[in-house]
Amino acid sequence: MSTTLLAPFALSLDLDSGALEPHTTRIERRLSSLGGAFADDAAFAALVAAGDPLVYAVEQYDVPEETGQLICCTTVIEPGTVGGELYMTKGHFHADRDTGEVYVGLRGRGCLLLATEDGEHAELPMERGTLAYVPPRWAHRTVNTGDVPFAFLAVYPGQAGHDYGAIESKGFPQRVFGTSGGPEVRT
Ligand code: PAN
Ligand code: ZN
Repeated sequence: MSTTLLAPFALSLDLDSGALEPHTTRIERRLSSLGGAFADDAAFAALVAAGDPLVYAVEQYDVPEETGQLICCTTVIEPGTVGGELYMTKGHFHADRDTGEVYVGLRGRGCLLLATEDGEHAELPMERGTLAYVPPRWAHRTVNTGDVPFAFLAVYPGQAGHDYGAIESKGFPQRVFGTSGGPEVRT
């Protein structure tokens, strides 16, 4: 099968906010869509009941999800905590485990959590200008470790796909908490 011949395009990426214009998809993840992700179930339920805050949004200009294409999108994670645990993305493996990804930090501060199926793990601090490489076979999740929205650009192969199931059932080996001394990664 040959790759779809697309017309070239250029988008406007706001390097200060992460806004991508135009975009064809915007996914907003409110806290209720992150059930089981945070350790403190009572704090989670209370925050959902109190208004179900927005945790993060992803903006993307869609291209076909096929080999050879590159998907470009931005993620903006709000600042906040659930029982002291910092706001984060759901986290996933790529369904096609043989695909990596590049993240570029734009705004705020974050931590990229990585884990393999064998339980190896790594943590990469990110800020504006950080280029982080997610190698194939590593699950990845980002955490906002600062006081303002944490924004980053992601570029990954069109055929990658997202496998959320393994993370929903097993979680990551690391959790990141906000403390008076700053963010603390606990394993
Ligand atoms: C990113 C993520 C994005 C949202 O574009 O999809 O940050 O995180 P979740 O997909 O875990 O909710 C990426 O890694 N794409 O492959
Ligand atoms: Zn990914």
